Amino acid sequence: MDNPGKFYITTPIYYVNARPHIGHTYTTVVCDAIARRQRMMGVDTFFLTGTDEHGQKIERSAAAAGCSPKEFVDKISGEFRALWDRMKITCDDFIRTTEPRHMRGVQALFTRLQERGYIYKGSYSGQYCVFDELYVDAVGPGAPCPECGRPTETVHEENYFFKLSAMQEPLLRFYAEHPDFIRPETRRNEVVAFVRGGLRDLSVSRTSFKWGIPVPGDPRHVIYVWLDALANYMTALGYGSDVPRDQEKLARYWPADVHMIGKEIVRFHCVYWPTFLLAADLPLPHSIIAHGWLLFEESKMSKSRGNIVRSETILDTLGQDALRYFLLREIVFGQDGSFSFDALVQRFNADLANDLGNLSSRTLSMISRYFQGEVPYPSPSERTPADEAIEILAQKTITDFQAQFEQFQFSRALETAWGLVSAVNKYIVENEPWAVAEREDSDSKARLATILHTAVEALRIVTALVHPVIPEATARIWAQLGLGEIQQLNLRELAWGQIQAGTKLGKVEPVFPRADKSMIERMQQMEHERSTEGEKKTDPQPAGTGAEAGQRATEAIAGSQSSGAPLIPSAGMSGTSAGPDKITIDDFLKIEMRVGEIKVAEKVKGADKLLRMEVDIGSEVRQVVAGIAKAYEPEKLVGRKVVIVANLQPRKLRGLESNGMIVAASLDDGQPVLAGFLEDIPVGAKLK
Ligand code: ME8
Repeated sequence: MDNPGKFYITTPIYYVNARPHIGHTYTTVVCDAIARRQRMMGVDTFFLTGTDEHGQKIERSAAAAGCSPKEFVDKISGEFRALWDRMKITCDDFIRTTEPRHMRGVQALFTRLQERGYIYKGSYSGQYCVFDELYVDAVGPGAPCPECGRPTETVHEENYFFKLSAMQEPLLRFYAEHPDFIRPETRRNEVVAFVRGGLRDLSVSRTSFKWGIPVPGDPRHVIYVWLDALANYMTALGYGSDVPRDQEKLARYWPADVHMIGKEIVRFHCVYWPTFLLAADLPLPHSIIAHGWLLFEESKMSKSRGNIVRSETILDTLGQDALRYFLLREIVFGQDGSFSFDALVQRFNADLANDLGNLSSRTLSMISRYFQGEVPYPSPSERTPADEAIEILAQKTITDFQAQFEQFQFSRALETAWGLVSAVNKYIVENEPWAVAEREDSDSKARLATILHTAVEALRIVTALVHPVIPEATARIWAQLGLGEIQQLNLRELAWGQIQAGTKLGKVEPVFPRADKSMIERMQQMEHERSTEGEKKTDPQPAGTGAEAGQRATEAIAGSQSSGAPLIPSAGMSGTSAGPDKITIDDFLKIEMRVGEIKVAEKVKGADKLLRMEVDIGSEVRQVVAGIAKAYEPEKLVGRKVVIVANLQPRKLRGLESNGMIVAASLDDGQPVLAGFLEDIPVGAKLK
């Protein structure tokens, strides 16, 4: 039975193939703000985050980094955890899918699905996208993944299957009965259309790699990484454990109230997860909320695109409140939104340093100066329509802010709160308390008290409302207001007129020091240093391939022409002088790149990174030795078309002649990814 008095919220568990960036911070901060607000409303709240540590993608990343999967996942998971600790994220638990409590729970869920007749053994032959860990309905080797566009890999395996096809009707019925299950509406419509299009049974085990949770009783198979990962939302509470304390926790918090996710993982959460639960006869979560993407330099911020910004850069400069406020205020929740250092600094200065910072410091310092640091008594006889207007606006702000926040309209809610901040700042300017203070008569004294009482009460209300979003600064303002610990406040009871006259203020200090323009450059510089340092750290393994192993692939090619220049020449460059850091089109044309097909691939004895391959390049079959053994299994490479630099001087590696180089991208974590083509292309074709 659902416990109506509680609130359980989750973030996705993040992959540990890359370090955290502000895209991950975005989801985590949104959930943290929601969880903090729920707790301030007196609700029994549980907030879960964690890391997703199994699967082929992680296994390959670890191999590329030259360490064991366990060492690799411990390190990156630790970085996520350390970041959330530093940001004082108030998660109640941090689950790792490599923990025994999780592995046990996933096996229990698998067994339950088997016992209920929803899992059977069959064989899968088709395409798989390792990046998305997704089975794809595409045809032909290398066919592009419909989600990310990367070439898929062909998989022929004996697998366990989940009867997803049997779940189509129950799932559609569930959606119809629970209109708020998927939000926003656009996502819901997409999902419903997808399910109406028909569901095929889902392969839920793999045999071709080891880094996963073994299928109970058949350890040749590991459980499909998404079945493993999704179960975290229950295993973290104790699903699969027979300890009474765990069972109580599960009963207390499950089903989840909100699974917060980015829009790219809607299908897994809105189709697979509810069907697993329906099949297992377990309660389904109340809602899945999909937000948009944080864009940087106009595309989705992601490690594989290399366009990330790390939270640490902002924490080291402007602090966590600046980042939190920016993410919730600037990005319209549900839509994609851009991040830029300029916009961050602008928001910080305008809204925090100027508007809220000024309201706080001028109100509190005037109370210190004119009333010896005690909140003054307002005088009913000195009350004007302007004071009344602030009171009415403050009450409306409380109602509107709460409703908007509840509807996940964070940006609008903050706009509402800042409407009150601006109105009070304007009220102060128009009522000139500093001029009133010059006058000695008792009416003026009473008027001054009324103005400052009105201002300080409005400040208290804004501070309380926005505390879940900017916890540090508001806790300091609260202490300066002389109100003690802000966490003690019950937000449900927040109303105008609660500040007690006579309250002694704390030490008044500015809360938001203004950021000057040089801050932008500083942050950009820090980010640049972090990313180059990150590359050095996460690239212990040579990512280049072939004879040039040890260099990044693209650099290796350019390097053969004695230049570190980019490969793409600009139009009209031919024949012109290209300058010291550019090559001419003629230089570029000296590199002979051809399409080759791998005919033979095998490990090189005594060299765990090297593969020996025989590659057909149309005119001949070449022997190539490449440093890709940790990322690619030799038997899977046979038949694959690759790009080969055909006119490199041969060189010897481990006594074997390597006659050419295979082109690969090198991801920031050091993993090589072979270049390929989406279209079928004849062997020997020349690239130019
Ligand atoms: O998908 N903008 O993990 P992941 C906004 N392990 N949010 C972003 C973002 C961006 N540019 N980049 C990342 C996985 N995120 C799976 C989840 S859950 C059972 C398994 C956030 O490391 C956003 O929440 O790729 C997105 O859904 C999530 O990080 C993806 O994290």
